[in-house]
Formats: sequence, structure tokens, C-alpha cells
Amino acid sequence: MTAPRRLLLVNGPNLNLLGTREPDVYGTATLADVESITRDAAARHGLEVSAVQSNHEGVLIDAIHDARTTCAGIVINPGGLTHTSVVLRDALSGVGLPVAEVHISDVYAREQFRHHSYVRDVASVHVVGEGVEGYAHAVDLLVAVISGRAEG
Ligand code: CA2
Repeated sequence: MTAPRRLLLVNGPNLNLLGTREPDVYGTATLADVESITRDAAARHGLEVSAVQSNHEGVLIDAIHDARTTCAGIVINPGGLTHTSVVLRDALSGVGLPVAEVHISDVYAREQFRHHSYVRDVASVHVVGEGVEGYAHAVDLLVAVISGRAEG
């Protein structure tokens, strides 16, 4: 069966507030900008994007489960769930799709509690501290992983 020509973009809790507060940490781009940057990057590879942002863990998990049969890979910024959620990690590893973990800020230059990610070792791509353009970089790296899997 040929792989779906679609990526799932997941943004976790509070990322709907992008562009409204903390510009020194997260910049001034909005969630709509992030979605459009990701769609443009995916389009350069001939891929479409389904985007979900939610402040509710279960909504994110349902979207990840749905991607199992409809998407070739997942780009995710889990927000604060990065540092707390075994449930989200289990959903990502459960669907078995290639995952790119993105953080807008450099989490390793911030508080110690942001240094641990439950998602890290179920993701094959990691982009940290590149601002919202990091989503485009993550798409490029994820497409390379997907192409490698298809050939292998
Ligand atoms: O740097 C990132 O992308 C983070 O995933 C963002 C999360 C944070 O908990 C992670 O440690 C790093 C927070 C997202 C909240 O975003 C806001 C944006 C603007 C105003 C308030 C919150």
C-alpha cells in the first residue's frame, strides 16, 4: 500500500496563545502562522497537513490515533505535556508513525524541569530553539525519515 501524502501537525496546550504573550520566549508569530509555515513546508514535498491544537490531552490522543491510517508522519509540539505525559508518549509509540518533536524555545536553556521530555525517545527528529521556522525544518527532516523507511 502507498503511504498517505499527509502529515499530522499537533500543537499541545496553551500554544493557541502564541503571539499574544511572552514574545521574548516564543516570538510574535501566531498559531495560524505556525500552521501555515508547516503547510508550506509540507507542500514543497507534495504533502498535505491536518492540524490540531488542543488544551485537552484526550483530543490530541484521538487525533494521533486517527493518523495511524491517514498520515505518513507526525510533527508535534506537545507544549507542557512534553514534560509530564506518559499517555501522550504511549499514543505516539502506539501508532508507530515517524515523529518529529518541535520546541519553539530552547528548552535546554530554560528551567531544569523542561530538560526532560517523555516524547524524546519515541521521536526520530528533534528541533529545539529555532523559533516557529523550526516547524519547517522538522517537516524537511521528517520527510527524509519517511522516505528512508519507504526505501528500506
Ligand atoms: O518551546 C516550546 O515550544 C514549548 O513546547 C512551549 C511550551 C512549554 O511548556 C515547553 O516547555 C516548551 C509552552 C507553550 C505555551 O505557549 C505560550 C505561548 C504564548 C504565551 C503563553 C504560552
